[in-house]
Amino acid sequence: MALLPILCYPHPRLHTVAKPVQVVDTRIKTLITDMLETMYDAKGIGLAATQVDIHERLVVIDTSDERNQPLVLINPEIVWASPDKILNEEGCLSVPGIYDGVERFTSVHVKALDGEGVSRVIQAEELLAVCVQHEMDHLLGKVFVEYLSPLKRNRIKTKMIKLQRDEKLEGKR
Ligand code: GNR
Ligand code: NI
Repeated sequence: MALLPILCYPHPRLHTVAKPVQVVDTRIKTLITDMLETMYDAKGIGLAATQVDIHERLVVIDTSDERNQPLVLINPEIVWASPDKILNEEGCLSVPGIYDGVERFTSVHVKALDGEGVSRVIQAEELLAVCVQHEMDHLLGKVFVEYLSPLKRNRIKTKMIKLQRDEKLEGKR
């Protein structure tokens, strides 16, 4: 088990497009374990491999209140999306402290391999639907702040750069 460092916006590698996972082998299974541990430790409801600087199509999610229902999606594809959309307040472990509204499909059906490499279709609604779409965006190199206005995004970018500079200085003291 290991905690993985999470890339913070505006890190350029957050914009990398992930490649499909070729085989669900021990390397991928170890990565899944480490990503779940990292997600629970950071108190997130999801984590995409992109955020831990691994550019393969793998995400972990747990939207349960008890935090005991891990979901693993490998090579996820949206096979159906509801015609309606809903505006949700989103946050991201790669953009700590920032929350803003993003429109997403209300409900999606996602085809993906599970942690054992078995193909499944998941029907996602409400928070799970939002999270799945947020995580799949990460795999395409997209961070939720890119849906906001350029003004908001630039303010967030400046704030994050300052925050990271201050953290760096703190580390040297
Ligand atoms: O922990 C998270 N919470 C969250 C809240 C609303 C919409 C999306 C999310 S995902 C986020 C974890 C994260 O950054 N995953 O990529
Ligand atoms: Ni995120």
